[in-house]
Amino acid sequence: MDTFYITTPIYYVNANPHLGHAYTTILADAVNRFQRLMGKETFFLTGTDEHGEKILQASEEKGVNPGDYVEEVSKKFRDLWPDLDIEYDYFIRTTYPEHKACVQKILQQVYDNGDIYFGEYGGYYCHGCEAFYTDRELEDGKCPDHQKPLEYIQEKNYFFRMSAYQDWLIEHINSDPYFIQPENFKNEVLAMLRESLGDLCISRPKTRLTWGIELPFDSDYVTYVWFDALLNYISALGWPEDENFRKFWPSAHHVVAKDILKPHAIFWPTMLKSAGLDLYKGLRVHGYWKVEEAKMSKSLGNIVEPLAMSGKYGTSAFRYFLMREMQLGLDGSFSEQGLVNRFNADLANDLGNLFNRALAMLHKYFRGEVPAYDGDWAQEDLEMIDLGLQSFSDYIDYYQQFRVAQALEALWEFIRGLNKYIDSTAPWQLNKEGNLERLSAVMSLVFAGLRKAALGVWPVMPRAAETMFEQLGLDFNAEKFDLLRESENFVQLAAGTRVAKKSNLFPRQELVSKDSGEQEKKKGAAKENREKNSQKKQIDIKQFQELDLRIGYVVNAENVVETDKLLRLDVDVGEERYRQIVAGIAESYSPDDIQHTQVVVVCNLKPVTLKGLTSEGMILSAHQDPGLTLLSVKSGVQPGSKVG
Ligand code: ME8
Repeated sequence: MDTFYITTPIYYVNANPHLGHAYTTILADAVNRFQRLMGKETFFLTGTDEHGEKILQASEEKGVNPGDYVEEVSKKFRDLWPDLDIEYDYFIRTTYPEHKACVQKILQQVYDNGDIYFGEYGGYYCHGCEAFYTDRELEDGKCPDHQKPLEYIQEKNYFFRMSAYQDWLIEHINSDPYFIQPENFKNEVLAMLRESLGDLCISRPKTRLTWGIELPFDSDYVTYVWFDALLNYISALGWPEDENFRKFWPSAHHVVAKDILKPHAIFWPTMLKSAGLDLYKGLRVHGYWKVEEAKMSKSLGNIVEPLAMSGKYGTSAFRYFLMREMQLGLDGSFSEQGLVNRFNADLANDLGNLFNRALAMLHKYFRGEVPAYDGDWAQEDLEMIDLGLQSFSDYIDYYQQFRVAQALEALWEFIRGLNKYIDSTAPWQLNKEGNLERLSAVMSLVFAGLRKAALGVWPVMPRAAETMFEQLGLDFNAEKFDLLRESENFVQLAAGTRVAKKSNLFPRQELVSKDSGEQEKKKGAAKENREKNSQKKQIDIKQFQELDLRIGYVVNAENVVETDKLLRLDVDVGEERYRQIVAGIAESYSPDDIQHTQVVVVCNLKPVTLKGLTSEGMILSAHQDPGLTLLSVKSGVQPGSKVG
């Protein structure tokens, strides 16, 4: 059986887990689950990095011995991951005796090869990074990362002859396009390698630091940070003799953020080469999360607690947001409002509604049992099937590249396609006409689609997906899935399968403002509105009926140039062609928020021209300070349906 080995960085225990750590670990978990569905035997490693000056300092600040301190913080990571539905196979700690033995063994091997030498070095040292910087790397004489002045340190130490492998490494990176991805980071590494590399200082005299691993060839020194930490990836597999090492190392993939690109792309391959070991297969690098455009930091007080977010919106929704929002290789911006918007658009509207309406229809037309259908498919069915297979095959391609955001985008094309398929086949109409044959075909295809959708979301939302399977009368754990087969087949549910009555997977969310002053202001405004409204002129029902109000489906949405207030929409209101509507909602909704949602449209308003564009209707919204909220319907309704 093919294997797949995936790792996260091992996190420093001088701080509690935060959003950034959660993101990398969820990304690795999602990719790992995907590979399981591809039939691979997988091994998923995460852990904690527990040696070094910073950690010793943190324990001293707390007044506890370092052993107790690292145990306490490491446990916080270990305890958090299962709550975020992260299923790792092994949790490595660099203070484990097996890890220390592995580090010493490799050091000895590299020393015996002649790649470690003793020398004197003077340089600018950053205590935050626990690394020396060259003049060229400094920014205004400060560490580029910590922006703090550095200390000049001169001492005798052991060095790893990294420079000897510079040319070989350039050649290797150029010859294997799979090795470092995405491309921008591969190019960044090649740019670093255009400068002369220098050697790597790998020790600390015990007179300065004892919280490390003793060098096997000099008991006055310890090794720390990279020569210790990077080796976790093989010590966890029981290198050298364990079966796991033989089995999983050839398929090793490391997932890291851009902050630790250099150690993983340069130090680590040269260390492996010197020790005579095969290189890892792939390094996958992601960007940094910012919080509302600012760097996340303790001093700014904007650290996002993963557990708080997942507690508030559900683990599945939290994982979905992180995976959908950040494109591999680019930075992402976290905001709670962004999470709520995504939740409502993708989960409540598209996926949640699809399940709600499909289950309700099956109960209405077939008493909750999937009908038998083995006849031919109509043209629109075949198109639906094609869309499903195509989107699944794109989904697989993107996942193979660790581009989970795009994989989800491909999957959502299919999910939205299913909603549209229901709109256009109109099962309610078929039922009314008594066309049981066609109704059976449509419902059978819809439920095959739901099964596929549940499978597709499983790597990112395992908990929600397993509930979807349950609702479909299936048991996820009992099924033997194979994603490759899924991209070639549309598997129908067995006739007679009983499905749940209700779904209610993702009820719409509102962002509750914590600011009570805000709340009071809102209440005041609402009261004022009520008073104003009570003074308005009354109309009779006939006058009201003159309004042509209909449900519309937003097919496209885009910003209007030269204004930040208007969006241009193509809206399906059940007519032959889509209506163009120019709406003043851009301050509250982005095109992405509103595309593929249902809105309420006034269809008989006289057309007006706004910024040179004809607007053929108006969409309804509720106004409050600040912003507005669009009126929508709770479950999917056919575009053009009358509102009254
Ligand atoms: O560097 N956005 O540990 P560390 C995205 N022990 N990801 C983030 C992030 C952010 N704002 N902040 C942190 C170390 N991360 C070493 C690693 S590996 C052999 C040794 C994530 O606790 C991201 O994965 O500083 C980043 O690479 C890692 O946490 C750094 O974790």
